[in-house]
Amino acid sequence: MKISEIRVYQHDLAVSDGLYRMSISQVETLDTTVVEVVTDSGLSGFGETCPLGSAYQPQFAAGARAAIAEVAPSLIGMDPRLVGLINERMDVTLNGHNYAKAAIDVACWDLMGKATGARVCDLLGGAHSTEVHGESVRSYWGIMPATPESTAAKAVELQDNGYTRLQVKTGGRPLADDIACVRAVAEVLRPGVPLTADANRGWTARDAIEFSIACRDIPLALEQPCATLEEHRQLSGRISHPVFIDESAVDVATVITAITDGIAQGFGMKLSRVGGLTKLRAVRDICEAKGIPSTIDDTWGGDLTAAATIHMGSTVKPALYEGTWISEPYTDGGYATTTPKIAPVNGRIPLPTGPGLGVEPDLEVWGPPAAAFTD
Ligand code: 0XW
Ligand code: MG
Repeated sequence: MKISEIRVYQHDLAVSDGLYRMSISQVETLDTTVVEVVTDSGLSGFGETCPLGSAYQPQFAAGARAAIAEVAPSLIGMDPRLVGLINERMDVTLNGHNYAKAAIDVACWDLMGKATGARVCDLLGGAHSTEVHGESVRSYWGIMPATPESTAAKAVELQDNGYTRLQVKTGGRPLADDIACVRAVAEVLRPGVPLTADANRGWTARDAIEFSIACRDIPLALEQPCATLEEHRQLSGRISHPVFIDESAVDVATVITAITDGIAQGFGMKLSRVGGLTKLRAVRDICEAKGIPSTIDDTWGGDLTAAATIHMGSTVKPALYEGTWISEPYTDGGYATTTPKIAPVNGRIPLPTGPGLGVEPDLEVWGPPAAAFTD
């Protein structure tokens, strides 16, 4: 099987309530990029990359398409099933830009599944047995910054609807407001429901230390409180809560540093940030070897991104798996005809039945390719 063409589609995803807000960035529409890797066998594989606007991380949508244009021609004629070689070729052709390479890598995994009749989760080692819930993974919800009363009310509603993990967005306002909000949520939190306070880089190290002291009695994790890994390094020994690194976990090497230097006790892991399923598989295995928990998410994206993250999430050792956030509940419209729809049901997301990612995109929704690469 050889890659004969790579097509790139652009599609806008609208936020259902009009706005998704975090401490220092917000988005209304998400510009997503879908890659179709076409082969001489007649099979096509699909992958997607969708930055969370242009200010969440250094990644941005036009950058993804420019980087794909840089690497795509070098892959024509290669066997897409040999994902190690595909990743090596992308890395020697273009330094960095993991988020663009991720879409191509995921499309190759989709092809590997379609070519063998296997689901991506089976190719990744197999979905952990879920006797109680069937083949599904735990999802979680990020509650946007609001008043303590409405945040607590949302936390109750989500738990009533089956969610067993909650994230509260903090930062971008007085620290006292964040403390009041997290205290209000802690009051209504049911036993066994983990909580994270995600400042999305919005706190200084001093804020994080003050918050942790003020909330010392509340079991929770601080997710990406500060802007850089170096700022997080200062928190070691000065706070009473574990730190989950999200935006700063930029690649496999940084994940290793964050663990071995005692900076991260967990991760909010993003598929596109580390470069796709091949690199995320390495992160998963390193975290398992070191006993580090993580979520398996992506920044945003549609059905393809959601499928890739839940396939990987299902293969994480259950004791270390914190769940998978997908954008479906926050986004208007999808582009897949697959049934059942990839969406949380009672706080869990059923695994697609495959093969590959198990997503059948409706190509009409995207319109003609924005770019195509052949020999
Ligand atoms: C809650 N998320 C997983 C959704 C958005 O991508 C932001 C992200 C996070 O944890 O930062
Ligand atoms: Mg986060």
